[in-house]
Amino acid sequence: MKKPARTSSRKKYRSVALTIAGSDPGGGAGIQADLKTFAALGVYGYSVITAVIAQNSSTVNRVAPVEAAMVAAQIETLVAERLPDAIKTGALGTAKIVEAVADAIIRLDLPAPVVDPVLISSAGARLLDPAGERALLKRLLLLARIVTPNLAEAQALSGVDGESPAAIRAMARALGKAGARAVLIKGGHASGPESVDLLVEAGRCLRLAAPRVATKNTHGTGCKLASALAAGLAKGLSLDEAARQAKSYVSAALAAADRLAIGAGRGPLHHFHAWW
Ligand code: PXL
Repeated sequence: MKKPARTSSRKKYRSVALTIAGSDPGGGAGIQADLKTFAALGVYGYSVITAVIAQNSSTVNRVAPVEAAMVAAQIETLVAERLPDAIKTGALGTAKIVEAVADAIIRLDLPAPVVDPVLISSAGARLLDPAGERALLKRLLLLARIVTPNLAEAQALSGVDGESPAAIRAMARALGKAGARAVLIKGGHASGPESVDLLVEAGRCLRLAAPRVATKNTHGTGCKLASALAAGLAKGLSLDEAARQAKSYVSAALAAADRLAIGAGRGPLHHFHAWW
């Protein structure tokens, strides 16, 4: 059978970003947050679902990973027709799904993904099993354009403790040694008047700071940062420029979160703060 021609957008079409992540039916995190972020930033969104999750703003009741072969089939089917300009991965559930995604990236020659190494949800549920964590380190980290852990994820993946600037630099170095091309460690979970993210690539460091926003509505902050970064890359921005724009988009969405006030627990950010 003749292979259908794959189109790539750069000139003729709008940019396309693909998210490979879990579903949050509350719309604040995961696939739903990623698609809203892509839309808000003017990028068309593709989405491959890795896990169906029964959750609201307070609790996660059940996580059902999708069969790894089905995750691969979703990616293959999309890509047979249109290559995305950038990819973001989020909650991957199991080692088998991590392997399937890594294999697909290599086999189909996909763009190097923004890897958000989601381990545990904001409500405390595991969104990647321990074998999956090892597979992420062994396989996906090496393929990533950038990996975007929060402090706890950076500690768990690097084996480095602490939260001082020196400790954070050591975490980034350790993840670089493990094979990550670039690392962005998010400071949202630390304390202090500013939320400072650190982007480290090949020994250089970019510090991204924004005033800390006092709100309980922070569900999906990490998903949004990574998908905003992927949206920037899809549009052809440099990594630094995409990271700067992502930080400023997420900060504004956080600052507007209390205008939404949806859910009794940790509510969502306001994805469309610029419109309503
Ligand atoms: O923010 C991490 C995360 C990722 N993906 C899904 C989630 C969450 C947090 O709750 O629900 C689907």
